[in-house]
Amino acid sequence: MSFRGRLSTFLVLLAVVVALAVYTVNTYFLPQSGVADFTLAQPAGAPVNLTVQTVGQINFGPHPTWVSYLVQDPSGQWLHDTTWKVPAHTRINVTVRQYDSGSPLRNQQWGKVQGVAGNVEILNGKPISVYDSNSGNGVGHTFAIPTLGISVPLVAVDPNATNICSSAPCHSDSVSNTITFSFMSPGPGEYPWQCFVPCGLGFLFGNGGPMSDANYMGGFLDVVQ
Ligand SMILES: [Cu+2]
Repeated sequence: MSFRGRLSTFLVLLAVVVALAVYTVNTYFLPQSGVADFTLAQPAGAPVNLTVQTVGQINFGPHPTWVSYLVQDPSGQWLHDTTWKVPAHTRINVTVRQYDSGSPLRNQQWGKVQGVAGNVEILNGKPISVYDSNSGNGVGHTFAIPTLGISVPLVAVDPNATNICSSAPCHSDSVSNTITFSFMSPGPGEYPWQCFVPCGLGFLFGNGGPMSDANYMGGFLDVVQ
């Protein structure tokens, strides 16, 4: 083969390798956007397992420094998407992996677990019904669906930990708290959910930016029949 022939073969192979690498990173390592649909392939009446994570810094997209929620779709892929489609009148078992640091709450009412099964959350294996955010590491975020009376404090991680996650999606090698709770989905409709901790650092009273833009600190529970 001539030098030019070998060179072009090499360049074609190189392009294929680069394309494969980009595809692999995009598909398997970066969170995707899209709707997290928990109604597909869901046996009727079976509980839905909804796994989300809260991160202090998303580190990609148009606002890389913003706090955010992410959700794991039924195939295990992390999505940067806060509209979650679930079936009506079904038990929703929520697992939150909370990777962010926090502070005392401005409103102590947000430290109370409300509107979920037993009015308890399981925090790293221990049931609690209220969290005193003036103790320990405080609270990073809350998960609330106001129209359903649901409010759950998401306890913060130690801000001095050496393995704080700085890039989403975060994994188990970073310090985190695991919070689980359950609730019954209501009848069909769009139910807004949001975090009530003013965690939009750098915005007026902490309530702008990620607190008021879609896909960061709020979204919709899209309940379908
Ligand atoms: Cu928040």
